[in-house]
Amino acid sequence: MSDTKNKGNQALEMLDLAREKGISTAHLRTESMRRCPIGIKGACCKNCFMGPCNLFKNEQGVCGATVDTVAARNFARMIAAGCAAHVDHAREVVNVFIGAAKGELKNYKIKDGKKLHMLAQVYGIKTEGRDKNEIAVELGEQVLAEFGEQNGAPKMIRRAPKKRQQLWQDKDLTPRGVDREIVEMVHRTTVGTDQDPMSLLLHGTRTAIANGWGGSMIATELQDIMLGTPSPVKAKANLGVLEEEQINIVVHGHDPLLAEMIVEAVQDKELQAQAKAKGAKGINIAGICCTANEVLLRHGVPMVGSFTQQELAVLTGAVEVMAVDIQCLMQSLTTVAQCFHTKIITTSPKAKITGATHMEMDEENALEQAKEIVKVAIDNFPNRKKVNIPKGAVDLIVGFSHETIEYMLGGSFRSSYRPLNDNIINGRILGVAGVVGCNLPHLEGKGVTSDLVKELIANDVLVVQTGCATYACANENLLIPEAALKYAGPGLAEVCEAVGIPPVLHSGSCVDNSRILIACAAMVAEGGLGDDLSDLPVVGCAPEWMSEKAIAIGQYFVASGVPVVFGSESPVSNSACVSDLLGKGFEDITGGKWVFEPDPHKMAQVIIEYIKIKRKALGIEQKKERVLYDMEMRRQMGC
Ligand code: BF8
Repeated sequence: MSDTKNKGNQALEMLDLAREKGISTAHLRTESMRRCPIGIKGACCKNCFMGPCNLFKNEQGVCGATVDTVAARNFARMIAAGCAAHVDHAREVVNVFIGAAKGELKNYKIKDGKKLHMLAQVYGIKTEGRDKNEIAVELGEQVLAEFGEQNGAPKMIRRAPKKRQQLWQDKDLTPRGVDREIVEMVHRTTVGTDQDPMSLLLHGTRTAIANGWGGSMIATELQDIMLGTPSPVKAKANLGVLEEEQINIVVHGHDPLLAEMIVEAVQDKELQAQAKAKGAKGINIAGICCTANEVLLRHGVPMVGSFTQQELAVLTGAVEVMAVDIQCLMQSLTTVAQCFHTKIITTSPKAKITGATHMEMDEENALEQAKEIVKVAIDNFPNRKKVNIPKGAVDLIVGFSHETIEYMLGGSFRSSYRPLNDNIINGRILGVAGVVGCNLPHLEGKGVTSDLVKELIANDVLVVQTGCATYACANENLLIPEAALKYAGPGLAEVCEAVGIPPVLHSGSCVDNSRILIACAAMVAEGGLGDDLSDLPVVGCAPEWMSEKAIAIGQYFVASGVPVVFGSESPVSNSACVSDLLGKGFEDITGGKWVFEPDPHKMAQVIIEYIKIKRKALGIEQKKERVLYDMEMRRQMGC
């Protein structure tokens, strides 16, 4: 790109171009749009049509609903919507999983037998002497039926520590099937139904547990079994991964099933030859949002960017096709694409966009369909005009699934969480923070997520990431091992250097926050850090959250005993009562709590403070100096 005042930040460079061309993007719309002062406080009720009622100006709505009820109801509906997104994603995965196991879907296979057997054990499915496909069919059918379970609890919650399961039972928080809980949540929030703030929030908690320890976890685990469990892979990120001389196909959304096939299709020799015949040097595939995270972790496919980069990718003029599946798709993609040759292809019957080309996902012929999409891109290449691809891309190492963390830290002879627990106990690692979630257009280039993460690692807090927050940190070169030497405190740097990992571990997409739950449960099981998740020096954080899915995730962490610190504003700030319930109220019930704090430095302080409180409770507040034992000392110890 030409010289611009924003050189160095590719998104800001592209925004200069958008302004110049008069093209509207989320960043420019957020500048000109005044956020609704009522909605921002959780004070707008539109659950019936006597209103909408303004609970910022009034103490009660027309129906008599109070400020507190409306705030709790709005929050609970966000949980329900977020959970629905994850669970419906999971459902698609389970259906394909069953089809693959039955041999009906030729393009999908049961790959990870080890994980299949582990899950079969959770579900009480016999594995001995059975074919993996037979096991997978039984597992898939059980899981699918469980979504609608009317009475019993989802079996995945058995993966939580025993004490946590007991707490959920004692507090009447053990969920039934996730579909059941979501429907009830929506029912309870209709006009004139559940009007007690805590009752609403508690049902939101059941719904969130059913998602975190059910829906999302099922999506993650079954995707791993079918598509492969991620392991470390080197990759590149930024708008600069788009290739000027190649055909660029961008996959975007959350469901990796078709994107996996497109990754395979671009290798096809015949298609490569067709691309060359059109004057391109090859076919380049890259990703946006969580579909990007999925193919990045499993194949090292480069990441163009996160949520706030989707329009900017089109703005480069270098994208022949953007194939989108579900969730976090900006409707404006098609309007931006009108200014260029880019074809936006929708592929899910659940996520159509006016003005896009619809090529509906056909699971039975997924690879053939992926090839059709690649052909559309090839045929579109000659229509390309001037391109503006920012120069350069950053390196990153990704693929830190729970299994990878266990393997990397424990070593091939004794994969375990023991070394992680030991390094927390001896104080080299102060604690762990999951820094996850979205990017906000009005915070583009302000470094909120990366500043927070830099402060955490400087204080020896190991950071695990998912979702779009990963891109914000990749952009600041935090997802490479060298970042440990540059930014991490001495203890964390020593561990990272010894193991060869970055201080910030990319664990996947948003549904993969379940990997963090599993890792936390493994830390408890390993011993030495208490006997419940609420004992761990672990905090969740979504510094730039915007999606209902983020609230759903936050609530399942809180339900699991892990506090969460969210940036931006609190969506319940209009109600002191609900703010208090989400804070102190939940701390008393589950040990987790919600904190809303927009300032990255203050967010880091809250996280570090909480970790220190937990360390003190565990009796490990003092960092243990390393002692080199001589023979006499060893004799005294009886070695
Ligand atoms: O599910 S982090 S902007 S892309 S909601 Fe969306 Fe937020 Fe990105 Fe992935 Ni998650």
